[in-house]
Amino acid sequence: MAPTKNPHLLAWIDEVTKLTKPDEVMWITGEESQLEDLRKEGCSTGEMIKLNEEKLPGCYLHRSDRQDVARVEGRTFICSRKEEDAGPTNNWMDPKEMYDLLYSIADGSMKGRTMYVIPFSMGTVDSPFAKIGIEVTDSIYVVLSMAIMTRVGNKVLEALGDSPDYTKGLHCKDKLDPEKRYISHFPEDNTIISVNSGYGGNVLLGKKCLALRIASHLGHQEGWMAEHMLILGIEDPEGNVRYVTGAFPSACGKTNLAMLIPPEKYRKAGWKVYCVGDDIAWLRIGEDGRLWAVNPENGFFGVAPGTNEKSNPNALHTCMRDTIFTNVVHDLDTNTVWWEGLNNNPPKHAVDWKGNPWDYRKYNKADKSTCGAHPNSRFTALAKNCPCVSPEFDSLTGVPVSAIIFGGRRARTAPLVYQSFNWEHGTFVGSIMASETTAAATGAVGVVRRDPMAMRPFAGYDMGDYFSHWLNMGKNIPNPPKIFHVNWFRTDDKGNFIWPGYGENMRVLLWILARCDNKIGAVRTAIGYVPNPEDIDITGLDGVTEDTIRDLVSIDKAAWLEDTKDISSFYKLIGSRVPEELRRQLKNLKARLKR
Ligand code: OXD
Ligand code: MN
Repeated sequence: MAPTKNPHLLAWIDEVTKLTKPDEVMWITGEESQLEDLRKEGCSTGEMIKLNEEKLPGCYLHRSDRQDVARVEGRTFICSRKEEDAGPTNNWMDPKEMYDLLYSIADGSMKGRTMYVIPFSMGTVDSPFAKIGIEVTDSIYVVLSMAIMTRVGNKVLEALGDSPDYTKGLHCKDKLDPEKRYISHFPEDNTIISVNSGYGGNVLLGKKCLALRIASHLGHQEGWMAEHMLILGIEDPEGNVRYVTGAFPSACGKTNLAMLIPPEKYRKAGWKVYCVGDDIAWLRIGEDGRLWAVNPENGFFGVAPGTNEKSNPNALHTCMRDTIFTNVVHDLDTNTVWWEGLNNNPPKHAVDWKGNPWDYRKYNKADKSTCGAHPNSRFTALAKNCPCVSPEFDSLTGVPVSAIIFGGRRARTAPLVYQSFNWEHGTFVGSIMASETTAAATGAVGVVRRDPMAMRPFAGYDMGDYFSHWLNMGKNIPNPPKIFHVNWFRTDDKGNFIWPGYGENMRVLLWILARCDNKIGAVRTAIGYVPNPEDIDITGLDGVTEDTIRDLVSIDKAAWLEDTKDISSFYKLIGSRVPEELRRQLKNLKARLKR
């Protein structure tokens, strides 16, 4: 029996049941015993493998279909009523046409299967900023992943009461046919339909679909922002905590930065870093005139390869329990998992992400086809298991933001760090962000593409309107955060990273905070303020000198001028809705670079 009397919800579930024709309907209550039964069932069908309970308690391995390992931007649609409201950076289809197409795919697609109804909350249930969603799915993997990534169950139904105000999410695995895969959003109907995929980013509908695409549309209407940002807190030795958000494209180190461990020198002095979120921030103007951030998620859907004791020990510890690993290597000797970059001890007796026997001796770093784990293999882990999770993680109102950081993966142009002149210029800096593409989405890897505010795949409406929204928000925040840009990925002539990165990024964060507190000066350049080299603390850093920093913050004006051509083409692609203020910013940048 349905655990709700909400007439809107019951009518919709009835409609979906008649359409998809499952054998059974199960409401997810959030009770551990129900989830445990589903884990057992998932294991009995081979959908999940239970891992070593002593070494990895509560952990499971899942392998996705081989053709279904990443987000599919080419098959992701924003079906607003008017095409121009989706804008040129989104795929669009007329909502009626798309509904017809999706309903024809969903029709009878759950025959012989169970349909699970997952009430979920993005944000702490009872927070005034939380948004409720109902995901209907025929996948146990989705249910169990949603129970990690979001708050699920009856408590959400209680919070919803009889209200019609929830996001409808329908997910049908169907036959996992890549040709019939559609990740579709209907912002004006607060509805998401995802068919023929089982990959997290396409099917955990609370995440990219609701918390970014639908939420960015809602935020535009309601005066707040949904951003592809981590949130971290930095506590100084006196116990003051300041919060910073960071927008980086997918698989560019957000999780690593969000869980950073300060270098020993700072730890000894009493500095601490707390993780509030690693992927999504919802930002609102608080009554005190500052910008406040909540992380709407309940867990981390992190990239496994490259996660290790050096790059992110906190993530490793987080996924030592209650975690679902997807598409990693299965170590048969210990019934544990492994991935490239975890350590130098690949398992000797193992199965790769495709389910085939894997011979570690044939592994060749340069040839991705020899990898045991898929480059976009993932861990889905509970935030509460993270050793550095913020005490404010469940806060109903979030945390106040002192600085916003944009960043990308750029081998050359972008310096280690620079500060924008003001909010309008900061919005411009975000709008011209570019990064090398990664395995998080299907398509070529390593190609530079413009990814404004790291939101190109996630803005649920026109990108030009999104820029205007940023500018308008800035006008309405009495005490706005300062805006910065970082690049950990600058390389030397031989292609080696110059900056050590990881925990050492704390040194850059401290420069950022000192700038927020107006404690230190900086050099005004054509692109913004860069550090005086002596203001980045390099004590104890092997092989990094003041000259290294001078080089890292140097601006190659010719390369930047060349880059402005690409920015102009990108603005042209976005079209007439690019706000006048940003066009003026681009003109001024060009003029400053020519000086
Ligand atoms: C993610 C992504 O999974 O951005 O967070 O693709
Ligand atoms: Mn992301």
